[in-house]
Amino acid sequence: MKQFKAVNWNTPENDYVEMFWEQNLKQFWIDTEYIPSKDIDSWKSLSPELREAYKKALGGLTLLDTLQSHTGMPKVIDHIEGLQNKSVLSYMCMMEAIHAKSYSTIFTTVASTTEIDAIFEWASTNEQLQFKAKTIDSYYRKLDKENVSKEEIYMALVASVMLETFLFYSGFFLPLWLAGQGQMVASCDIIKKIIADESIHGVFVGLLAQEIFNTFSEKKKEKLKAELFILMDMLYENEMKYTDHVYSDVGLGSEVKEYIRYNGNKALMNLGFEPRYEVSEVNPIVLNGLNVETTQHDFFSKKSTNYEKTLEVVHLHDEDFDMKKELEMEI
Ligand code: MN3
Ligand code: MN3
Repeated sequence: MKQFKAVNWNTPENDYVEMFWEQNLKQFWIDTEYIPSKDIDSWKSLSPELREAYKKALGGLTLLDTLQSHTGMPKVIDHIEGLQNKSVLSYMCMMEAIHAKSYSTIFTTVASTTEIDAIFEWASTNEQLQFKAKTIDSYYRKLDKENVSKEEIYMALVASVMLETFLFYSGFFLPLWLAGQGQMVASCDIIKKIIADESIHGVFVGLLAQEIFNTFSEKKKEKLKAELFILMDMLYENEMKYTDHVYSDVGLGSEVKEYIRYNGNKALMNLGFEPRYEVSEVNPIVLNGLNVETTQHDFFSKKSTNYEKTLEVVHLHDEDFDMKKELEMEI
């Protein structure tokens, strides 16, 4: 008979879960604590093409966060070892619901109901966006059955990292790019909170994936790595088309594609692999939107206009995740 267990936090089940729990909690935020109405004038000043691209970018992000909240996290939670690890994933799942809702908070402020309905209709019919969702979902759905293999769990975690560290960034580009020029700054404060969350999600899920990967034979590792690259190539190709669709009217296509490759490499690093995309230079405005330091060690506070709580938050940087390497060595 199945024995049900209670999550016991008295003894940590590994040497990273408490740190991820704490960091997730410290980054907690709610969309309604932001004031995107500060952006109404800025919105009106944007060209119709930029407004259209912005709506599509956010519409696409909404779809991906909906998938991650309603399917990705719940399916994965069921198959991950460790009740504390499951708790961290549950918390992340709840934040995904906040992410998915927060784009609507921006939409509701700047766009009409007719425009908003049109963009949700676009999201549910756009070929490339639907392809992204369908592809990632197919890996999550493999966890639906009775006997799930370790390879299927591994590939579902890979799909999750692909979604969170790779596929989101074609959407994140535009709000960062605009805010870097003083446009739509209050809305971008929300986007930056989402990016900070995705950053730890990608690292945590990547770590869980690596733990499973390390238990495989060399032969199986090669097989799965090949499968991962095929998946990534397919997503990459689709992402290029998606970018053309969303950004060609505003002339940002090639810059967005560079940013996608940059984040594709990050996704690979989260999974413990070497970068495989050639990246020359990512638009510094977009990178600065993320990396500017202040005395508070809050890498998002440069343009922070309305969320005082963030000042207490210490966000993690790539360097902080060198612990991943240390952990790998211990294993
Ligand atoms: Mn999210
Ligand atoms: Mn996430």
